[in-house]
Amino acid sequence: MKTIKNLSKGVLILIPIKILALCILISCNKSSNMYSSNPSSSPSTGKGTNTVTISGMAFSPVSLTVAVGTAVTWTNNDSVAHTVTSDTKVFDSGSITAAVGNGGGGTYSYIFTAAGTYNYHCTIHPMMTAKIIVQ
Ligand SMILES: [Cu+2]
Repeated sequence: MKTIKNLSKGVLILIPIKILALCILISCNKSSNMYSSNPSSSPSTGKGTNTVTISGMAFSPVSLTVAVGTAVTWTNNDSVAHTVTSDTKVFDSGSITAAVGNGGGGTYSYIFTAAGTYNYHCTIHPMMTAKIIVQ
């Protein structure tokens, strides 16, 4: 009986230490994430905005959520031409002029009138993919 009592006392002391250690671990992770995140990098979801930038052979944001009726505008800030082409051919920009050597990049706008997820790509560079979520 005495050993059980001592054992449970030990466990009772250990539990707060474990919780404390866990809290330290969590706060360490949080702060390290804060320092590692780049404030200038674009978020993966661009809720609240209706613009997509094409730069570095990629669409940014990769996933953009907008309300029905929103006009989304893509701007090509790259050194090469790109297209904004719906996977299901709902919209197709054709070639959007590159920014470099043209005094600013070309733009393309499309108004999303129906809810749904619109996956799109660049026909010149098929590995460039992104989506617009219309709610
Ligand atoms: Cu492209």
